[in-house]
Amino acid sequence: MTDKCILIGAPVQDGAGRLGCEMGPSAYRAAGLREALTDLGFVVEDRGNVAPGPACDIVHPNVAVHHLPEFHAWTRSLAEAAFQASGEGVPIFLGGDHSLSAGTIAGLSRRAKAESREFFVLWLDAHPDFHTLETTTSGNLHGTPMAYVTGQHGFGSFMPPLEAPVKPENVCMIGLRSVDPAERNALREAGVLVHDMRAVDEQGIAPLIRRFLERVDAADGVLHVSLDVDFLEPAIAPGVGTTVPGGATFREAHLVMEMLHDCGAVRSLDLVELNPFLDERGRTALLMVDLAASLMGRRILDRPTRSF
Ligand code: 4U7
Ligand code: MN
Ligand code: MN
Ligand code: MN
Repeated sequence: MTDKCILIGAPVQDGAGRLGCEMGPSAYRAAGLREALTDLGFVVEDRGNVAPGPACDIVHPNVAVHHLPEFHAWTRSLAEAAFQASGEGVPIFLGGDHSLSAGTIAGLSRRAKAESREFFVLWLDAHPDFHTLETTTSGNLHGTPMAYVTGQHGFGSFMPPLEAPVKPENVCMIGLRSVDPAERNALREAGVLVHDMRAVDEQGIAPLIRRFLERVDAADGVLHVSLDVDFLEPAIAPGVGTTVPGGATFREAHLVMEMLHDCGAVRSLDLVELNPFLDERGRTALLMVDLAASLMGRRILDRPTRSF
């Protein structure tokens, strides 16, 4: 990794079904993300918040779909910001709902292609977010970014063209426990590597991650990590609009981050779906900052003691 971290706020909330994610970037700043990274020896540049591009008129025949023009506009500006920043350091995107990953991953994949590197994504989430614009029934576009970036059917005339679609077999999803039938079929057909929470329970999270990281390493690949708050057990991370019981524990999540740090392939990170309006005294924001610090190299014995 380089010694530079670039913080990019993405106050996107139109992709979620409720308001509040817009406050996410501020909550991460208040929770001390910059300071945690500075303590690890990084030069941290906070670029402030990205603004969406100009909105255009797009309507989709699926009447459930809402805020598609905004999704399009955010995707364009975030893809550009991600492409630029990933040429200069390790970008950390402060969400914002998960629809922002349509933009960040599109830009990061373009960067990897420009550098002739194989691009991989680790998706840590209760949900696969693998709906197309046709299959979503909630119409909440935070349920669609992985389908978009892997070039699934039907985004073509509604969303920005992808310069470098992500190979589905280069995507590993861990933590799933809420998958809609249309998503299940599409994931299988596309060949995405999927580990649900049962796999985590039965096999342990370390072997699942290790196997994937070995593949990244064998390809000398670059890795993007997309961390949805609802990957975590709601009891430890209440600040999210889409809680699903049975999520990753505190130690499972930190262990993943520690292993990711040690692998040395991580080039970028999304922190998404934090809803500060639903949080309890900032504890979810603080936990997400701690996890980011583990990913960037903080070790257990260095962790500052803190009372919550
Ligand atoms: B998140 C859902 F129906 N699949 O499409 C949908 F269960 O970014 C949830 O992972 C999407 O939090 C969750 O609305 C999106 C639902
Ligand atoms: Mn998600
Ligand atoms: Mn989710
Ligand atoms: Mn969510």
